[in-house]
Amino acid sequence: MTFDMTRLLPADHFSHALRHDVQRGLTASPKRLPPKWFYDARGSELFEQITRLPEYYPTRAEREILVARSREIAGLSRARTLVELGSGSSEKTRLLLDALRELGTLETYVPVDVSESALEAAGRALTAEYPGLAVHGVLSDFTHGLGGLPADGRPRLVAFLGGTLGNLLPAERREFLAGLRNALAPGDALLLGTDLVKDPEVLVAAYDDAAGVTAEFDKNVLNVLNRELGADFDPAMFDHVALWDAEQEWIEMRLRSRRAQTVKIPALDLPVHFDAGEELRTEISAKFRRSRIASELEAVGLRLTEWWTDEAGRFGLSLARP
Ligand code: AVJ
Repeated sequence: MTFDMTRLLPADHFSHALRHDVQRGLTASPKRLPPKWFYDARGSELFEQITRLPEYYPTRAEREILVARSREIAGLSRARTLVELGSGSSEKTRLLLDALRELGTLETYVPVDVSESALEAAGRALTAEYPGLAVHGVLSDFTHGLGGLPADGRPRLVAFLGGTLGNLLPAERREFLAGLRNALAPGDALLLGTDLVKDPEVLVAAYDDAAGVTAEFDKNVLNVLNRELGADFDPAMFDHVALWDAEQEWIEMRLRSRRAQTVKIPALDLPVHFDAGEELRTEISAKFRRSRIASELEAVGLRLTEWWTDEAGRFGLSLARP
């Protein structure tokens, strides 16, 4: 039917936010960058490649759950509106869209993503594939502007899939979930996908694949800084590192400087020195247990009503209600 896109944030939001995050993160010790800056057009494409790697099981495990449970989820939610936070290619979403359409309740799909290219491509494809479905893309960081999501079309099912919640630090996660809780009305539901704690070897391999795609994805953030801020990072001067933090129960991705070097970031008038072997944290990807999900949801006033995993118990899908 129709596809349109809303920019929830001011036009210069992303360039301001990038400058702010880079200034803060690269002058901090240890150095860090938020993972959302991976996802320019190239980064989004690399992530799609990651989802097809033999070592990267989360996408397939979550898909297995959705294949088995989409009808049940549709029946429980009876959603008129499906909102998807961090929609990316909207690939797995088709399972939910199909089930909701079959049930006959679905009117509107609202994909929310930071990647304009991914949003455009998915929005256009879905509009063509699902005649009668209104698609309202929202270009936004999912941690912002949940209040700006459509308030009509209830009941709404808000899907946050792929394990992206794990990219937030615990304090950010709590704030995000509280904001989400606030945006939900009685009758709405949250569908949350979370990767689960498992053998560290399996986890590390998923973030350090043999073909080197994740390494390229990790280094892509340097290309983003070069293009957007005029920086002169040489990605070949950094090694990709993935490690399991057993205490925090999260995977960390880092870029390790191969030698002492000073990088210029003209847009910030900032020279950034790296010692030989110094690491820059580019992502955390927290892994969960059912009990922790239930308690973190409960802490913000959300009730875990259903819990599903794939056969192998690698990935969890939760349905929660305000
Ligand atoms: C898209 C955030 C779920 O954390 O597993 C994949 C991103 N990083 N490989 C994840 C990612 C490295 C992914 N999420």
